[in-house]
Amino acid sequence: IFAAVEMAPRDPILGLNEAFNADTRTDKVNLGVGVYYDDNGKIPLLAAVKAAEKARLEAMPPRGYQPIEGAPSYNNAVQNLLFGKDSALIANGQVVTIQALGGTGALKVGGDYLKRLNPAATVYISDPSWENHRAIFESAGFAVDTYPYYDPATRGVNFAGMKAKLGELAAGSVVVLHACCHNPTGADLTEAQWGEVVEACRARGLVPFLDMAYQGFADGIEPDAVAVRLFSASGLQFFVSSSFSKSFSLYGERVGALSIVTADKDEAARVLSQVKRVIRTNYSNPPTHGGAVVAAVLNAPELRQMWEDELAGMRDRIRAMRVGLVESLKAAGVAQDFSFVIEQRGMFSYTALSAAQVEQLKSEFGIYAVSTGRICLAALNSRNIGYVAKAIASVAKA
Ligand code: PLP
Ligand code: TYF
Repeated sequence: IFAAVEMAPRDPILGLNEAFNADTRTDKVNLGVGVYYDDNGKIPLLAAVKAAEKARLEAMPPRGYQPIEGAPSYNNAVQNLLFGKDSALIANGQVVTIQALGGTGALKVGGDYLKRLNPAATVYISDPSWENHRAIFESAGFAVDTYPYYDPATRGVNFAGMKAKLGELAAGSVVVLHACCHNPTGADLTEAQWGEVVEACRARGLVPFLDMAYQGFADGIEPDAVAVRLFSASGLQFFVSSSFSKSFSLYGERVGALSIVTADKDEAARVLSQVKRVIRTNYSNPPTHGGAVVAAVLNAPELRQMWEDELAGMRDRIRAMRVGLVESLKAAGVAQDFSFVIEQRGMFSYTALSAAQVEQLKSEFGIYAVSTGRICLAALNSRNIGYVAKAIASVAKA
């Protein structure tokens, strides 16, 4: 059966973990995968999560099946975070939310549902984007193309190019948009630019699909939701995938959600019934633990405050690492201006290091980055930042 099976290529990012884990150097640093580490280089278990898990363990709840769409306490909490607790869309019953297996699972359920809804559409992702965006929508059966996004000259967004492209797409095209903390570039749209994207989607009859994997990592929970809020105010229908992997440091529990804004309550009920069909034939219903923990934290004011403070701590530490890296590079004698790293948002920076320089960082220093030059700032800490800066200085001079 398997004699002719070929080896599949490794995921360009998750594949780095395997190489990193096999590296025996003690001063190695993994700047590849997008994971938040604390200043001790550990993935934190948030105190709010710990408290909710302890309570749940003590209660020893039975392990029945969840509803296909997940628990209402979880889905409602997700809606409040994304759309705001006073959202008219929520009050009107226009929003469908289902618990998904992380942000990835949300994109997959959304992609599979869109394929049933609009099979001939083309899906457009940013150039560049998280590589899994292309893979997920292609595996759902769509042709995937790109819209211009990153401008290496300004290290910001090529907004004129993006807008021009959106302005020529066929009606019904799906446009995947990073709601905040763009992966991999760290370059985000301004609020005014989001307003123009909303109008372009309206003018061309596009299907917006916002991907929100890092809410709270740029400016805060509310400000980071600006794109979702502008689309909400527009009267358009759209999709949002969201994830608690990063914001709750619950990567392996696979906690995310897919939300779909429909025209009214009746439409919402019909859409939900179809999305449930997609879920049933994929995994039937979502796992309990991660969603129950997140819901417990978000719905209890004390735990919620604790979480917001911890999230702010992660956000502030990443910012400090951005500033620290720029200063350390300067101190290490790098002539090139790296101050753009401070302006970028979220976990990532597109450093403009070449694939050859990235390779050299790995072979000479045991520092792992994505071959595109993307580094994860959240893997820097007070002990490795000097080492990383010296290594970058060394390869940048060569
Ligand atoms: N979308 C983007 C833009 C991401 O960077 C990630 C990263 O993990 C995801 C989705 C997937 O999130 P999850 O790990 O929750 O599946
Ligand atoms: O971009 C990243 O590093 C994160 C983690 O297939 C990730 O989004 C990377 C690759 C992948 C799944 C998650």
